[in-house]
Amino acid sequence: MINQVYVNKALELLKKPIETRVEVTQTVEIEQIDGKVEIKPAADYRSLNLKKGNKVCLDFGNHQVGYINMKLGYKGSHPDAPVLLKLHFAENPIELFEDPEEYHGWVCSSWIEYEQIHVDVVPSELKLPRRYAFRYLQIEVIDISSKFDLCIEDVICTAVSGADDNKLIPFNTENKQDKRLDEIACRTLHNCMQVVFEDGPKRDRRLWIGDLRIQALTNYMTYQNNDMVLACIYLLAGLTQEDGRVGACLFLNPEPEVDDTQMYDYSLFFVNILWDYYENTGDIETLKELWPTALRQIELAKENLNRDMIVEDSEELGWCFLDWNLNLNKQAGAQGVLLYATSAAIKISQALDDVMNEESLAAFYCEIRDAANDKLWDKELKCYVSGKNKQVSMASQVWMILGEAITGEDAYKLLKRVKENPQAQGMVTPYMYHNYVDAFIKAGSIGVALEELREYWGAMADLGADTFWELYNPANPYESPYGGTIVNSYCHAWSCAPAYFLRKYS
Ligand code: RAM
Repeated sequence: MINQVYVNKALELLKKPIETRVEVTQTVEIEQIDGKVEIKPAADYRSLNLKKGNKVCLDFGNHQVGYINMKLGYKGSHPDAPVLLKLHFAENPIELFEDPEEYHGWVCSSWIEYEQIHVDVVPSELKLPRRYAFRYLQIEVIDISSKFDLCIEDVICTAVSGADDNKLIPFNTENKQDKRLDEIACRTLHNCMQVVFEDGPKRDRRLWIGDLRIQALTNYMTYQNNDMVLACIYLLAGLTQEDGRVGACLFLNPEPEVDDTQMYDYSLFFVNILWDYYENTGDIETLKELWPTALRQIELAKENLNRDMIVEDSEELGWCFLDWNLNLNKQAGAQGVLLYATSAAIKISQALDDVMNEESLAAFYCEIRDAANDKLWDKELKCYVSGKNKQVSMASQVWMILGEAITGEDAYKLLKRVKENPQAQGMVTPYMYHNYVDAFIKAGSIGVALEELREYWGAMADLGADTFWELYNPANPYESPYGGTIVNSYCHAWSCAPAYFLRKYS
């Protein structure tokens, strides 16, 4: 369903990203020794005469999102054949050691930032048409006539972002680790903010609602580009699926259009995103206008409840997201998200003096909360269980806490207990860890929450992250749900938690 009024409101708010010229900071040599990547400075790329088989690796100093321009020249006789180049961009240097031909996963390999290009005329200026996300660019001369050498005279990146660094609210702290984590998180958010909030500038480069919730929260504490949040909210509300369901993600080009993917939790987050936006801006007009869209998400979510008022489990892969742990059962987590969204809906109804809806939502909330505590709580295991096999996972506990099915000291003890349970399904994304940290805060343990955050995000920083990653499982740092790490994204919006939590609570 298209609501053109909403779409037009969004389009009016969208802005062209800000451009910044970025030069190469150094030429490097990257090696992999016993699985560890080592980076050494090398001779300046401008001083090299490149022949067949030569490689050069450029370091742009930090993670960039942008367009590349190269000035090419030559030494020797007049070029008598095209130059064939291989260009490989890497957000994380590890990508340079993965062979794109070896990737056979289910996510399309066309995301791999890898090109083979013929340059017919040298000297010339090579302008690459795609936008890339990277810190390193490796250029390899696959073939060149023996009558001349290639000289790369200049390489410039025109970096783009919808975040204005001049508007970044300073974060003052004496704690060096916190400072670094905040910087990396801000860079992550900065590079995911383009025309809209993208999930990742390498992949999938689109507006995903689960990522938006976290980006918007972090944006309020950092860049405060609230018009971008508003535009995204109007896009999601203006481009729903046929039954009025907010889709899991949407595309901007060639025309804005909602994707056909639906996820139980993602549609519900529309309610929380709208509430968070109002809390941070006081924009009651938007709250009023989009309240029916939010309410519709709760109505649709009710259709998945069984007679016991529990969200029906499903075998369908991806019916509800929660995390990229492929063994995770989603039933209890989905119930928690429904509680979480309903509680935001109650707050909206109160802010709008919508007494009728407030009453029915409050009654509904109590029903599904009591059902959760009755049917999903395992008295022996002393935790929530999910699905027909009564799976124990951290995700289920976290969402029940965020949905306030359990609160205070009981919630804190629950998190601790499940953390110590080796049978419990763990978490693999910064997205799920964000919610885990939030659950400790909700349980009243800010100190433990921040310690967990420092440990998890700190480990990525120690592994050399310039921006935080889409996936990081401490038990398996190079895990990928896609069938190969080469399509993993290393600058992923849903991982910008440190800039949110540290600024808000430390
Ligand atoms: C990843 C996307 C996005 C997320 C979905 C569910 O593939 O990049 O971040 O929201 O999964």
